[in-house]
Amino acid sequence: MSDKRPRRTFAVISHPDAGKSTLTEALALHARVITEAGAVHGKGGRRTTVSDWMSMEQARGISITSAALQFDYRDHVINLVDTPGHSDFSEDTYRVLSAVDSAVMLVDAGKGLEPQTLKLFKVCALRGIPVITVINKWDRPGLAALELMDLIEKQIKLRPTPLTWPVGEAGDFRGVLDRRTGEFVKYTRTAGGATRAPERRMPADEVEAADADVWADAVEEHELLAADDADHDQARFLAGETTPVMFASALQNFGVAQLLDLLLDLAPAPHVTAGVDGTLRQVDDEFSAFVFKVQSGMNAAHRDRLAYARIVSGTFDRGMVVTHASTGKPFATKYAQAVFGREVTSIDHAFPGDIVGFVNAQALRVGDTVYTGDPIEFPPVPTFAPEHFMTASASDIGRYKQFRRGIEQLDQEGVVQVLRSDLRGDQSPVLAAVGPMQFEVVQDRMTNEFNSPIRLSRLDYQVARRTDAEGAKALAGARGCEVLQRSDGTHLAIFTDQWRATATARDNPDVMLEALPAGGS
Ligand SMILES: Nc1nc2c(ncn2[C@@H]2O[C@H](COP(=O)(O)OP(=O)(O)OP(=O)(O)O)[C@@H](O)[C@H]2O)c(=O)[nH]1
Ligand SMILES: [Mg+2]
Repeated sequence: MSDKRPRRTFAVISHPDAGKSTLTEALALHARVITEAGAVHGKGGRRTTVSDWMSMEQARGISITSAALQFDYRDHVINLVDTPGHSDFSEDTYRVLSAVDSAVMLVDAGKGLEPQTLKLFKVCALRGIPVITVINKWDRPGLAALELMDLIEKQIKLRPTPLTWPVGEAGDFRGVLDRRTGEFVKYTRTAGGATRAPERRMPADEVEAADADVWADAVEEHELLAADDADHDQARFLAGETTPVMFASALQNFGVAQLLDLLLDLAPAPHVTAGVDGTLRQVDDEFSAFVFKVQSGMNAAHRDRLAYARIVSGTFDRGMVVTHASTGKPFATKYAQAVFGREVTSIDHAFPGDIVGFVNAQALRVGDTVYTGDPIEFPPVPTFAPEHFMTASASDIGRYKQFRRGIEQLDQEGVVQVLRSDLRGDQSPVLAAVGPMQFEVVQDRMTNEFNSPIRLSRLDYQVARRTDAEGAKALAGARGCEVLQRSDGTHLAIFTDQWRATATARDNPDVMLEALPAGGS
């Protein structure tokens, strides 16, 4: 069995609110997977998107967890992951970035480059992930296009190479100049942007009088760009020196078809991946994959737990027995599921670049590698230093069983880190988070999904360092410090503040106290 269709696997990333979920919806709409955007119409028109399926996401209008969508477009298979922008959930976003070949970065035309956007650009640069930039919300007043290009160049040190250029300033979006063909792509609004926006392509000499002024401006700026070495160069893009830029209004569905075509034309296909020890896995080698996310609660009707894996090499076949790299033991998979937001479909095969959900895979944890043939283990996915700590206990002691099950599940998903110690026992574990909104997610899901409301109470700690079993012994009873253990076995020493952490390290030079990567903002 082989599926020769090429894959494109990418994440949509940005500062909160730039329009990632709206764009994700628009991309699916254009690929004709869904026929109308915003399936549920609330007061303000479109309220929900396929990727924001969680009730808390719909209630707050923000993304809380990343969502995968697989769909066909032309002769390609697209694997897209919409990520949450809020820095409290950045651990999830970073994990997704370990599983994709490129990223679509959204910039809100009215706001320019925001802090989380800058941070994500850096992460992509460090990891060698090519970035396509989409200037979004061009239907609303915003910065000038050339000014935005300047900001990208100066603040990100990436050369922007626009592939389309807006016709009409921000707030007066008529269409774009396709810089590769010189044509005018003229857009027409549809009611609420709920359906695909019709677009008309025309050569420069057919531009109508009503658009002539703004067209002339666009042509002039396009020529300026060409003279300034701002034309696309595939090698420089893949090397992370340039970023192709497009202009869009995700809400109006403008620029979305061009983005899909661009992804097919320019975004990298799945390629060779290195294991922790430097061993290379080519896409046509034997099967290998790694888990970058665990999620449950997608279907209220039955208990579900999906381990999201990125296929790195070979073919996955239903029922395959693979090796679980962390234990070296055989692991019998059942079938895999293709995911579209909260909807899943069983599939018999999956191929490199695909993001699939493994069902009944309780043994699989975030970061785990599975393979057949020659052993391979992919690098661990990042975990961040928690900076917020709470103890959790069941509000209703009679629901302790539900409590334990819920906490265990949320721990496996990485919604928060769950820390334990003999001293504290199991009744009220410590929840550790990068940002406080993670606790709200725990509270909401414990109540609504696991039927066990919880009480949280704040602990006076702010800093975590990695230590080991000896460190745990040495630091027992130390002031302003406590050592707890994560479920993956890692010991964390947590401190009331930075000063205490530094002083403890100074007073205990033999104790391992290692800083963890900082998450959050
Ligand atoms: N005017 C206008 N509004 C937009 C556009 N795209 C998105 N929005 C609005 O911006 C708000 C945020 O959109 P989302 O798609 O939820 O943004 P997001 O980037 O997914 O946000 P997080 O996932 O929370 O980081 C919503 O109210 C959208 O309707 C656009 O092109 N134009
Ligand atoms: Mg979102």
